[in-house]
Amino acid sequence: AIIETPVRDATAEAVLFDAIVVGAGMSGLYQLIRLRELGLRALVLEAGTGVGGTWYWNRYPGCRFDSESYSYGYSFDRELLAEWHWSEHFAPQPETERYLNRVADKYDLRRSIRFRSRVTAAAWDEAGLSWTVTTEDGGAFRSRFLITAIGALSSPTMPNFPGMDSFRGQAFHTGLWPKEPVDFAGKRVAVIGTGASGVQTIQEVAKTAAQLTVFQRTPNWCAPLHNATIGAEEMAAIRARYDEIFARCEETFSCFLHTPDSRNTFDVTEEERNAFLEKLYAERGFGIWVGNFKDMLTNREANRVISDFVANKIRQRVKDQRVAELLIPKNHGFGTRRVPLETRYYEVYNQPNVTLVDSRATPITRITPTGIETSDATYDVDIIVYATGFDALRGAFDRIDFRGRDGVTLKQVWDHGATSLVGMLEHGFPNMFMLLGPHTALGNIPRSIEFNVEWVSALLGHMQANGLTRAEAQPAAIAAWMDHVNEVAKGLLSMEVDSWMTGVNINVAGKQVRHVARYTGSAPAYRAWANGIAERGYDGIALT
Ligand code: N01
Repeated sequence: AIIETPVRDATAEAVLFDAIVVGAGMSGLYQLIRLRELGLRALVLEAGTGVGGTWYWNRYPGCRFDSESYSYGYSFDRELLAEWHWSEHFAPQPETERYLNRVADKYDLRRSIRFRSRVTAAAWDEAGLSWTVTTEDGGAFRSRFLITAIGALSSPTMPNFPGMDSFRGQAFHTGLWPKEPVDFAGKRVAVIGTGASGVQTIQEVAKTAAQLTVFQRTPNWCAPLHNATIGAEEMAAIRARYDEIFARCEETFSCFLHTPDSRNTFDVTEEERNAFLEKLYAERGFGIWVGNFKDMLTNREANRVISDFVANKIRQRVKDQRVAELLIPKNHGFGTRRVPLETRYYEVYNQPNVTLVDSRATPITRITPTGIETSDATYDVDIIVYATGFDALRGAFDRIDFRGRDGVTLKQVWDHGATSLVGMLEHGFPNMFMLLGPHTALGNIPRSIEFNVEWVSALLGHMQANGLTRAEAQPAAIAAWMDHVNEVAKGLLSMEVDSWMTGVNINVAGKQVRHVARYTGSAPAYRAWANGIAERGYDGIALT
């Protein structure tokens, strides 16, 4: 890629940019557009060879949106909204990757992006009021501002089974999928993991594999996606409603088109309740999870009602009741972990070529050159798919050596848990802004991305207009925000369950203890807090 300026000058002194953005995914691309509008000289450092972030790396079979396509795209560009035709209500990964490439082309973004540049370290220089950012290939770049656009689910993790390197077949992690298509036809395939990635992979691979063996440690509660194609006429109608769609996303709890029902589970008769649950189960998208009775995720009895309802659906859809029981979660209630959306996922287990292995009862003990060994059997396979997830939230930060003021590392500061001001700033790390840092609102992520990019850009604009060069979050403001983060998590049933949402990853040392790892309040509450800071003249941020 050609970038605007040479990467190093002759004296090996790194070139000074106004801003460096780490990552060319959805947030990095939009941030670059805004930085250019501010007239700032920006460089984006991207580990991959193309743009797209999540939609660049996750090209596993069946990968697609769980948010409605038209609620997911950027909202800031009316021309692009008028031009783009989403082919399905939940678009597949290749289409989203094409979409983000279209954005990169339209705004001529690639000239500011240095690809194949995995950032390994970033250090603050107080005297020079600048960050020095280094990449795996030895590149060094300097900038006044550092903006991380490194994602919340972007650091893939592998299990630590003995013998993994000895496997002679093909092995892939869903989040590091190769660009060349992988052919499953006639192959014996193993999928390890049954989160959202595993579920999407399994239902696709089952179509062509000779034999598919699924290794499930913890079943998840899945619900039907009800995807459908979008014709020209329907797309025109969607385009006409874009204002309404984005206004809706702005007011809902997690920026989805769905939001909790205003009623509690036991406010209605059993008959009304069942009718409502049936309606949600038959509806497109996340309605059953985020559009359900408002006490479903806090009231144990209410949660039992919806869990029993979905369990019965699984029993109806899976023929072998022994398999059905294995697929029904027993250690957590519906919605207390991320609900994977599925298309005939449960029916896959009725196919003669698919076997479910309970890898909690009979754990995987070893990978051999020819397959997988468990405590009671051996499975010979040609392909192993690791759908084993990510070192989520702070994981992408942990693999970069961030050094702030006085050489203090971010790891040290976050030793007892990550802290932040609205997920975007940290004390001791001046001029560093985290677009999807811990404690930002997640949900339908592009909506949060647009807000965060605009918030950071407004702060940069404010600094520019007032001749300010340094911004640092103050401890009292961080403490107040973290009190709020901890407060809103109280009483949530999800806090009683191990998952990436509670900061647990069985494959990463030191990440076994559940804690408030993310912001669980509403997106409107998050925005109100962040906007309040800006409206009070960046109260809680020392600006000089
Ligand atoms: O990862 P996960 P994911 N031995 O952590 C199992 C987003 N996403 O990539 O639960 C055996 O959910 C692990 O078992 P357990 C979405 O937010 C979005 O699927 O730890 N098994 C689990 O089953 C999602 O929540 C979309 O017992 C092991 C699985 O691997 C997030 O990304 C699509 C194991 C990991 O599940 C992460 O989803 C895909 C081991 N050592 C993802 N280690 C869409 O929007 C792990 N597992 C469409």
